[in-house]
Amino acid sequence: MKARWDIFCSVVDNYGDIGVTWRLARQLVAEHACVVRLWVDDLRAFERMCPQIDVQLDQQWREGVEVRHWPADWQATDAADVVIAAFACQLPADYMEAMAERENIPLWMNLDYLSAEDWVVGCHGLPSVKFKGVQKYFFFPGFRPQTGGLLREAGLLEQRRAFQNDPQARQQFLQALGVFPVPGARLMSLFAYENAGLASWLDVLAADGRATHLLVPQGRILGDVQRWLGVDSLAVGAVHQRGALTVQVLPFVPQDQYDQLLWCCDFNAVRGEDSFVRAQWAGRPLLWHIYRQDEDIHLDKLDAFLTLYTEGLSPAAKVALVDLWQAWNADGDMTKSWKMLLEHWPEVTAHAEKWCLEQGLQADLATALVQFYVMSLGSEEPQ
Ligand code: TRH
Repeated sequence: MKARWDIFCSVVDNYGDIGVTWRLARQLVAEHACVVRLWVDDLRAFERMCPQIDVQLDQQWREGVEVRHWPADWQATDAADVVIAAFACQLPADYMEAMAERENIPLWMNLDYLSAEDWVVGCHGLPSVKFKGVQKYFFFPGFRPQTGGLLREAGLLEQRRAFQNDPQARQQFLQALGVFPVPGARLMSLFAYENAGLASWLDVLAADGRATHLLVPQGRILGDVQRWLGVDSLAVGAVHQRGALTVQVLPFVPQDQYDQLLWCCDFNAVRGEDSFVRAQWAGRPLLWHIYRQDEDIHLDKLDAFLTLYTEGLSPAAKVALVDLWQAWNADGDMTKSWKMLLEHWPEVTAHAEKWCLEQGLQADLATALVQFYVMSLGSEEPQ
């Protein structure tokens, strides 16, 4: 019999919570024949990346996933074989009772945030709290073999490469979005939180000898873009040119289209968690705007990733990349580091592909979760 999975997603803010759980749910159904219910407390955020979602429905099926609205007033329901609490969300008390009442105790996991820090390796798979005999486990995504890996659908890299080797497919995709870059222009995408350092970056792009076409999906950075352009409003479809820089506002596209957008670009500025991983699978150089946390603990995460990611780069290219990422995450001046990075463009571009291929050798996160479950069936302590 197929295993039944319940994934719980509480949308805290932004799109990462639903972005990750929706991706995981789809993959478990498509590649592992799991029966998946995805419980989401905010269907509006979900609708942005999956326009087929009907926000009025308590229950609907999308791409084989049973999407359930997670109501504040929980209705009794059977517990599944595998229960995933995404990003430490608190499960409904009645659901926890239902888990404890099952004859076969479910496997209960917390799907944690992504981090490249060393301690993740030691904590991945360890037992966490226990509720009436139901043990919860930590499940950490990560970049090293001893972690839970990264979300990566089967055939993703092959699909990406085929797309990138097909100029017509790229052109058609861009044209459908109303994007017509001038020949030879550097195409870049920008998805970020508010950032006071943006103006310095746009200044240097506008003054560059080579044209840049910057695509900005609707989102939090638009206010900074608008201020720099000095315009009253910035709606979807707006195109503005300043010197060598063309800025174009795109709609927030469905999740699969966002992948293609990343594949089209020569450079992607991304943020949070899921877009950050997708930009790595695009095999192109990237800039990460990390989600800010109290007491600047996000800066440790940033450094940990940079240490791993820059391995194998020449010292000069490494300095350029590290400086750029640190400036961006400190709302700092981007001028010097961007110019430095341009000097190492071929190297950082080749490096992005190499990093992607190396990461692609590891088991993907959905497969790792399924393996963890299968092992749990044979022992009381899955590890
Ligand atoms: O939206 P985010 O900032 O989410 C963040 C992070 O997950 C962070 O770790 C978490 O603590 C915080 O939320 C609460 O960035 P992220 O993770 O990249 O999620 C964005 C999602 O939106 C991702 O799945 C890609 C998707 N997306 C689209 O589908 N279409 C678009 O046009 C764009 C720009 C993004």
